[in-house]
Amino acid sequence: MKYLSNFIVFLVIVVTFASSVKGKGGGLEQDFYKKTCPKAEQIVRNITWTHVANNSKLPAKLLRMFFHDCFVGGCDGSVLIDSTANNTAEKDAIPNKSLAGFDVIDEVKTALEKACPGIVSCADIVALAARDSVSFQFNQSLWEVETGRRDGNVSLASEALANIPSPFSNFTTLSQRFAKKNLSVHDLVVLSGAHTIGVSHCLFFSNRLFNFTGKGDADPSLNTTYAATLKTLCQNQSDTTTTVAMDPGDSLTFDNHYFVILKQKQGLFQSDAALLTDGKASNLVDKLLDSKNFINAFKNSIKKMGQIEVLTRNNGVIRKKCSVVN
Ligand code: HEM
Ligand SMILES: *[C@@H]1O[C@H](CO)[C@@H](O)[C@H](O)[C@H]1NC(C)=O
Ligand SMILES: *[C@@H]1O[C@H](CO)[C@@H](O)[C@H](O)[C@H]1NC(C)=O
Ligand SMILES: *[C@@H]1O[C@H](CO)[C@@H](O)[C@H](O)[C@H]1NC(C)=O
Ligand SMILES: *[C@@H]1O[C@H](CO)[C@@H](O)[C@H](O)[C@H]1NC(C)=O
Ligand SMILES: *[C@@H]1O[C@H](CO)[C@@H](O)[C@H](O)[C@H]1NC(C)=O
Ligand SMILES: *[C@@H]1O[C@H](CO)[C@@H](O)[C@H](O)[C@H]1NC(C)=O
Ligand SMILES: *[C@@H]1O[C@H](CO)[C@@H](O)[C@H](O)[C@H]1NC(C)=O
Ligand SMILES: *[C@@H]1O[C@H](CO)[C@@H](O)[C@H](O)[C@H]1NC(C)=O
Ligand SMILES: *[C@@H]1O[C@H](CO)[C@@H](O)[C@H](O)[C@H]1NC(C)=O
Ligand SMILES: *[C@@H]1O[C@H](CO)[C@@H](O)[C@H](O)[C@H]1NC(C)=O
Ligand SMILES: CC(=O)N[C@H]1CO[C@H](CO)[C@@H](O)[C@@H]1O
Repeated sequence: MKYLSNFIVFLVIVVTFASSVKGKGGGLEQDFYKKTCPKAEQIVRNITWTHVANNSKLPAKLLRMFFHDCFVGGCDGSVLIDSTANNTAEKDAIPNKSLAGFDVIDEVKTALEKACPGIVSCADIVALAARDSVSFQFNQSLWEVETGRRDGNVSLASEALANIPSPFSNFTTLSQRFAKKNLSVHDLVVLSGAHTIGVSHCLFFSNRLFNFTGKGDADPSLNTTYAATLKTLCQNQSDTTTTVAMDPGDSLTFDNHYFVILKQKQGLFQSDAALLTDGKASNLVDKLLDSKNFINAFKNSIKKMGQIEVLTRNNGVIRKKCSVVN
């Protein structure tokens, strides 16, 4: 009996140790806080929904925030850290233009620290708030979120530039950026569907409108009617202020419509259009024209995204305030 229980203790230690390595989402589980902070997920949802009810643009902000957090040094809440006198943080790198919703995360964190001090990570708040904000219009959770992430304390603008894919990328570069995060071409296509909500500044696509090939023309892979419309919206090549809906007419609804317009050559970025330049990716786009396929695929791919280089168990910390290291 004694040997058996010793053996079990030994097994538990081995298994715990083996799965505490970084990557692959080891240590994440559903409802991680059910014993330590049973109301955690309810609190996140309640506050997030209150804000989304007043600001329908927020889901796009929080979904993109989650993407940026995960792609830069793993899903560790580092996207929330403010720059200091001697460090320019991720949120101040150029690809972060228009990241927003930090106030919502801060409000959630304050409420959670009141309910269960030092328990819930900022990284998990970002993951939950992204899901909850997008789910608001459906009055139910669109996907499950694993929790148990802990917070990092490194946030570097240079890392953001090196890891966030550029909207000017071709298919090869995009798939390489995703592969570095253990995400497949399948994940790349499916997650690009997030561009069914939200807006973009003209500077990320206006090169496609004005003098694209040097003959005063637009990008031939862009729908000509749509290009003409975009030209009237964006004043000129260097318009850094105007924003345009990425899924025109439907930019507040989370659905598979991104793939419908993509097929009509109305993907806004070169990185969107690039998905049609690869046979495998393009076949998947066709499958995602079925909205049930899209939701199911998105659930799986965003779960994988949420596992990128996570800190769990004894790694990382629980930040007291999301915008500063402890
Ligand atoms: C495939 C590579 C990707 C590239 C090159 C890319 C690039 C961009 C760019 C340039 C913008 C416009 C930002 C602005 O002007 O404010 C944008 C917006 C957005 N992106 Fe992506 N993105 C990619 C993948 C993703 C993924 C994986 C997600 C989430 C799962 C995502 C979610 C969003 C959302 C929701 C917005 C709208 C933000 C808003 O309305 O403020 N993107 N993206
Ligand atoms: C949800 O938020 C509202 C308004 O902020 C508050 O009145 C209510 O008690 C909250 N409910 C829960 C379960 O936290
Ligand atoms: C609702 O949104 C408006 C503008 O977006 C803002 O001025 C106002 O403070 C918000 N109200 C609440 C309760 O958050
Ligand atoms: C960064 O600056 C703060 C003061 O703003 C200082 O306390 C800290 O030691 C500095 N850290 C490094 C690594 O230079
Ligand atoms: C939202 O869902 C809740 C619980 O499932 C339900 O009680 C409520 O009536 C729903 N609200 C709307 C507007 O459908
Ligand atoms: C894709 O872009 C990269 C980086 O700009 C470039 O080196 C590569 O040749 C391009 N690939 C194709 C197939 O155009
Ligand atoms: C990708 O998976 C490998 C093998 O499981 C792991 O060693 C690596 O840390 C993972 N990388 C990321 C970015 O998650
Ligand atoms: C278009 O590009 C070509 C080649 O780069 C350049 O010679 C020409 O001046 C440009 N035209 C305009 C209107 O900018
Ligand atoms: C481009 O358009 C923006 C926005 O309307 C304007 O502020 C800027 O002066 C324009 N720049 C040029 C070179 O025309
Ligand atoms: C361009 O978009 C329109 C809808 O606005 C669509 O009817 C047309 O088929 C598209 N053209 C191409 C080449 O996809
Ligand atoms: C950052 O976190 C590591 C552990 O994850 C810790 O050893 C280190 O002291 C922390 N640094 C700061 C500045 O908080
Ligand atoms: C929201 C935010 O932090 N935006 C920053 C993005 O990067 C530009 C250029 O580095 C900054 O000027 C913005 O303040």
